[in-house]
Amino acid sequence: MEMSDRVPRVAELSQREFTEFFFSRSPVIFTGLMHHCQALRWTTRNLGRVLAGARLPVRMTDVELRAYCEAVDDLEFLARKDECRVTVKDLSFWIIELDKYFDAASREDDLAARLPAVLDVPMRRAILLRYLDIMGLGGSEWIPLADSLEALSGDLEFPEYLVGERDQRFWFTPRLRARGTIHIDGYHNLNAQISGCKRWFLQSPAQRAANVEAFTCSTSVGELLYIPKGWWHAASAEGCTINVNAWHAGR
Ligand SMILES: O=C(O)CCC(=O)C(=O)O
Repeated sequence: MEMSDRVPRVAELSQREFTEFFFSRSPVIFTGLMHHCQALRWTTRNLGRVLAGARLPVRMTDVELRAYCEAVDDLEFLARKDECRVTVKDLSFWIIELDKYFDAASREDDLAARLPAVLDVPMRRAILLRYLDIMGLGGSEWIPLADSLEALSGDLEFPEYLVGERDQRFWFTPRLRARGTIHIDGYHNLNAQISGCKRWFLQSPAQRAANVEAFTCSTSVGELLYIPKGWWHAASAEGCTINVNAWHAGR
């Protein structure tokens, strides 16, 4: 076992070995579990093809909204930005066309560098439709998105270490992204690095309580990071990245 920035890297673990990490609530990076997954063949361009016809509400700054409108050649959308806004609990979202978005992101030019990230999107059909419904976005319009994401989630095979309901989330950054907000989720997390490289900031509940700084580790393509339930975490992206995580309810 090799230590990298305090998070051990292992090729894989037996269920019994994993249980030790689980009970000691310690993170671990698996280097040998995801390499057979079809998802590692995803590219920005082919995501655009698979998601043709699908639309998604995305949070954006003004700069990101302008970049998206320039990329899809729809400056009228920018002019109508206030009517097109979807507001949920004081957060603003705009609905983007995913094929055009991923086409623009695949150009890797200055415009792509200003596009918004697409983060935290439920891939399970029923969970996604419930999430959209809570945003006030019900209806058949969302079926192409729900079907495409459910189909894409079939390209992943997460190890069966954890039992309990599993929610899978899609995370895409078209460019460098500064560290997000440090937070906890009420789940155990297996986060798969599908493309690019992410830097993680991790803090146990005890470290948080003692005001100890978060420590870091990185994941690269094909690696899988286990973040135990209750651990504080945030990520930054070192460029264009794709991640999918599996959240398990567990105890
Ligand atoms: O990729 C990120 O920015 C954060 C990921 C995350 O919070 C998670 O996997 O729960």
